[in-house]
Amino acid sequence: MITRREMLLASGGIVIAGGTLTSSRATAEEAKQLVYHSTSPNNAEPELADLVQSWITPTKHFYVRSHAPNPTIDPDAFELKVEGMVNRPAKLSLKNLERFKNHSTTATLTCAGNRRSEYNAEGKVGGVQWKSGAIGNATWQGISLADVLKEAEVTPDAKHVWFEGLDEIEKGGGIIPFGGSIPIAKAMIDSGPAAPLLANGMNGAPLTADHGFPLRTLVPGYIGARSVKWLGRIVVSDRPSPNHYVATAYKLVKNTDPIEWAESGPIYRYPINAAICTPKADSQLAVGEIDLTGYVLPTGRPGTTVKKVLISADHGKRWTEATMVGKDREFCWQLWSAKVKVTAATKRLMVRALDSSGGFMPYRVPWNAKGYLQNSWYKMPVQVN
Ligand SMILES: Nc1nc2c(c(=O)[nH]1)N[C@H]1C(S)=C(S)[C@@H](COP(=O)(O)O)O[C@H]1N2
Ligand SMILES: [Mo]
Repeated sequence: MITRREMLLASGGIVIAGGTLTSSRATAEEAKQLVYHSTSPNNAEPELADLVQSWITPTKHFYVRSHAPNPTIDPDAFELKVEGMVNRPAKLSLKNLERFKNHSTTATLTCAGNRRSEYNAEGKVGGVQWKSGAIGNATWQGISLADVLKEAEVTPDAKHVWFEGLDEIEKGGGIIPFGGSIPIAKAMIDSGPAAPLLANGMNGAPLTADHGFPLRTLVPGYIGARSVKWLGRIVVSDRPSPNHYVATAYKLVKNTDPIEWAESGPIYRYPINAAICTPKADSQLAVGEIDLTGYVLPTGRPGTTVKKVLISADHGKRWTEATMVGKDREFCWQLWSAKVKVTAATKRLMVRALDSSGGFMPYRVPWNAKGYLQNSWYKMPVQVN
């Protein structure tokens, strides 16, 4: 947990005559260097060349995915509600949350819609037209969700934990908050890399408005949608959240009809994925050896790390193994580099990957209406002459 005092200092807080600390957060936030799909709400991803500069993604290069404009939250008035199947419901101020043990976890966050735009070749998909930049790896500071739940005394028949944001999303003629939900067994992991956090810091600084100030969940191994920003309420329940973003969205369906929604479960864990970040797609390359860089994310399953990243410049006849240049950690991406020979016959470069729990990227994945979990072989067109 970043303390209130650190938060004010890091955010350019100033001491005024009366001795009261006030913050002027806007001045301290480093400007984002992203390509915007929309503003209000902010939806933006970095250039891929920026993304592979470092294993820890600087906040200025970290993608933003929001369904509504950033809510304005007064940190002094903020209260986190803990309700539902608990013996001791609570309303906790930020100050109050500082009592809990500090945790710092490095984990990759990726949107279920990362690489969505590739589905359009087969059939148009709606939603933010993400390329391959809706992913980033950060160090998150906070407390463990489990510690807060333990204090609230979860009752024995609890099965899921719901998260609710303080944002206001226009949906079906009404206004709803963004919601997430995770199984109780995941929620109760209280330490180590798999433990879900209530995070108020990102890369050692207070969360920015775009990333959920003052508090968000961070659920290692799960799709980004379960890491609820501007967290206002936690509800312990015997069932998954009825919120639209659990009950309907973030499911793999071919047709958006009530039968398919009901038949499909919410997506939790993310699958293995990889992309080429340099050179750029459609680059003009000279015949001969070229340098490639990219990222690879192992399946978000505990203990799973990357086994192999393979690149082909000849439509899959031969595969060159990439060299890992990042850190080998569960729930975290890896960066890689490789040298491959391109010839006049090379039309595209392809990447596939394998992880230590048997995860692999398939040649292609079935089209789904919302364009989630695109993790087929990364096929990048190039021009060689
Ligand atoms: N309250 C709230 N939380 C949210 C969202 C949102 O729109 N509102 N978007 C979710 C989605 S779909 C993703 S991928 C991640 C993105 O987190 P980031 O913007 O910090 O990268 O936040 C998740 N949490
Ligand atoms: Mo997302």
